[in-house]
Amino acid sequence: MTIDWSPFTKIVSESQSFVLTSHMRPDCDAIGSELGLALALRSLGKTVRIINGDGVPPHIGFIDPNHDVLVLGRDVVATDLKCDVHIVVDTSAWGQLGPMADVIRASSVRKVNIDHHVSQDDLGAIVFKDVTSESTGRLIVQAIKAIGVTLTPQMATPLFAAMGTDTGWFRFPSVTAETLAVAAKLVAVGAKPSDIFASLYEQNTLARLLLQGRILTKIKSHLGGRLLTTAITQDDLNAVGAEATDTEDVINRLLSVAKVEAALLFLELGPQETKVSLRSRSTLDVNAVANEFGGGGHKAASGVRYRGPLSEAEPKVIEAMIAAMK
Ligand SMILES: [Mn+2]
Repeated sequence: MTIDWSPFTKIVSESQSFVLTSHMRPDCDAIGSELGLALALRSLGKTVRIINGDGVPPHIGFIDPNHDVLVLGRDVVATDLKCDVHIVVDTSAWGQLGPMADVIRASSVRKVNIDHHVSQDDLGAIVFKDVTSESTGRLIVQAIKAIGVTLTPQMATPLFAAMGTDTGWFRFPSVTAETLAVAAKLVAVGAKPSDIFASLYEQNTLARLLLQGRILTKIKSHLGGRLLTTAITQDDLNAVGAEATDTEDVINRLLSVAKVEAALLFLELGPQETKVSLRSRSTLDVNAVANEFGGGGHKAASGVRYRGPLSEAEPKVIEAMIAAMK
């Protein structure tokens, strides 16, 4: 799929000031795409502001060392968003723009949308979309080339992070030869993959790692290893000084075992409240099991807030899972 960037080049040459926006709960592809494009436009003498509905999450703060990303309502007010062009990246959905949706809707200036998602609202924008692209970041690399800007290390680093994170570090089925060719180009101009990886994925606290150890030693196997479950108590959290949020992602480690079809993680929130995370990597619909207990989510990932102690929640939900897997 090839995007014709000539309308974009024309808009850039005709315009002086730009406001770049992306989705709420921004990830590295959102922020990295905004930063890469902002730096490129500024190198042409353009005035560029990045304004989102949400701030940069702390765990990816390293990609915005100069705090270039502004937050509507915190750093800037809606009446101060005058520009010649609005550019929305990494989403095409009004519902994902948060408070920026109203600002862009109300604005009469030209709008540009650069994205790789299948869903498409009518944003009133000229759309530059490639749903076969693994990331918006790679589309920004194309856009930068189209406007005749040479990539710098400052652009390459957030753009490499964008591509790396949207591909699970270059391992998802969306990765193509073109992905790796563009990634190589970014490395050639100064992106440092090992530094970026460490900033993204090697920032655990010791408490979090110790908690993971506790969770992993308590794994129980059911149905001959098709279902793995584990549980964590408030005593476990206190013993290592960890927070409840430190349990995030651990359940996916259970799914890394060969032939596992589903996994459960029980978290004791209080004497009468237990959080249950359900995951499937087979055709099993864990949403249906979660529904039995008043929870829900998706077929492959669901959650339940169980009104009752861990000692009650654990056997009941495991029993329901086993029944669903028989
Ligand atoms: Mn993306």
